[in-house]
Amino acid sequence: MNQNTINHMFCRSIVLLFTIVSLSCENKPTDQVSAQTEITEQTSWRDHWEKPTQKAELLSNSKVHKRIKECLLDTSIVVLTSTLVDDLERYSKIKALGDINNDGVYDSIIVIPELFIDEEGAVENGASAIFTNNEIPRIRVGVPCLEVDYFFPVDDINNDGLTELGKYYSSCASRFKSLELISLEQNEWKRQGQVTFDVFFDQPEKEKRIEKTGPNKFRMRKITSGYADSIIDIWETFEMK
Ligand SMILES: [Ca+2]
Ligand SMILES: [Ca+2]
Repeated sequence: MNQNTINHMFCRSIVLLFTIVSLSCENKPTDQVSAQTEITEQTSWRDHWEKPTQKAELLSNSKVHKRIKECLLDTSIVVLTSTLVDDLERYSKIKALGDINNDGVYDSIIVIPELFIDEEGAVENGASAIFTNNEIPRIRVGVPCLEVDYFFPVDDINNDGLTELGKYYSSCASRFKSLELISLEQNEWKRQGQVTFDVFFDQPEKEKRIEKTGPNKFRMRKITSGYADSIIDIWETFEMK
């Protein structure tokens, strides 16, 4: 059993435990007792990942970027403080992407380890790319493998003034990764196109595998192996709606 599987099982167990605890609290005689129990559970649930002592240590560390500190103070984000403390060097990398939102100020990204909570409430050790401009929403993924180098500016494909980004996505373990084109629409990052990125064929580099072909149109290059040692190398075309 690898570490990811153990972490995964652990996280699921925690969710299950709290589900059982909250169900068992439903029969309490007064609403007040239930409400109190719920508050205590919420706090301890969060403290399990965002450890108060580590959070305080990170907030007082002058080497931690102010945007990371903002995330630590943001109650809608659960930062995985142990992961962050263990590898501060990794999470101090910043990558400039140019002025992607066309406001005259250059934008950069930083990666933080963040608890990923899906729509059903299941949790994973995830990560997010946060922007130096706090008005640009973060890009969340449900896996811990995320680097600032996974993102790169492509072009303004739909001519709305905002630059679309290329995003390399790693499942951490498999040789098959993916390359996506994402765009900012109504303050949310949306996937507009995706192709397989097979690490057995790592050339040309990912930045050369997405091209604008016209207004609202782009193509993405997929390279992987087919039957009997043949190579599939095709450009797939996409249209932004
Ligand atoms: Ca900008
Ligand atoms: Ca655009």
